[in-house]
Amino acid sequence: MQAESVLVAGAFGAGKTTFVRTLSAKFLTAERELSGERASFGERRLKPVTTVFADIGVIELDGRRLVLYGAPGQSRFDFTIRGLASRCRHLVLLVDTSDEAAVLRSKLYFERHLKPFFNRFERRVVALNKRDISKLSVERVLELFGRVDAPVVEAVATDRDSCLRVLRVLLGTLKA
Ligand SMILES: Nc1nc2c(ncn2[C@@H]2O[C@H](COP(=O)(O)OP(=O)(O)OP(=O)(O)O)[C@@H](O)[C@H]2O)c(=O)[nH]1
Ligand SMILES: [Mg+2]
Repeated sequence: MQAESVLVAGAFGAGKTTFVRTLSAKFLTAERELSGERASFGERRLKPVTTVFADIGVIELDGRRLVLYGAPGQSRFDFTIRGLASRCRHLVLLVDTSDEAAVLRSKLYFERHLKPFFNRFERRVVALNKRDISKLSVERVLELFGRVDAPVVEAVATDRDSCLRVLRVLLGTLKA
């Protein structure tokens, strides 16, 4: 079975590692403590660990094998996203919807790192993540984030069924 590569991208703390870990039968991560002078104050305040290269997970779904690459979100690893984007066939873009500031951070990340490559991916999906803790309506999230040329699906990265739904919308086997 030939594997298809999927880039899981999104701003710092959007839930990329959680998404890849929740889905994967085999999972590898490169998370490190977010300490030291190379992390910004804002980043350290948000969470204690971060991905330093990429998370890698493998899942078999509906007769296909997918290799998921979770990108790092911290600004000092910005250079890795371009390399990962050029190697991956499909894209899952996670938008952190926990509050308005998180959506705006996700928008900045998208515009800076993915917009230039967006149409290069064969299949794309925008997953509005952290819906279990968000008070924002989907309409409000899209108003803040802007419209993108991809199906949009709500998600909770800690919930496996929710993550599977995202992948099926990505692959076109389920309607958004
Ligand atoms: N409530 C809730 N928490 C979530 C969800 N997805 C992720 N989280 C939490 O959000 C925090 C950040 O998640 P990570 O998976 O580490 O985010 P990341 O995008 O890999 O972060 P970086 O690699 O540092 O950019 C963790 O505490 C997760 O448990 C979700 O859908 N709902
Ligand atoms: Mg991570």
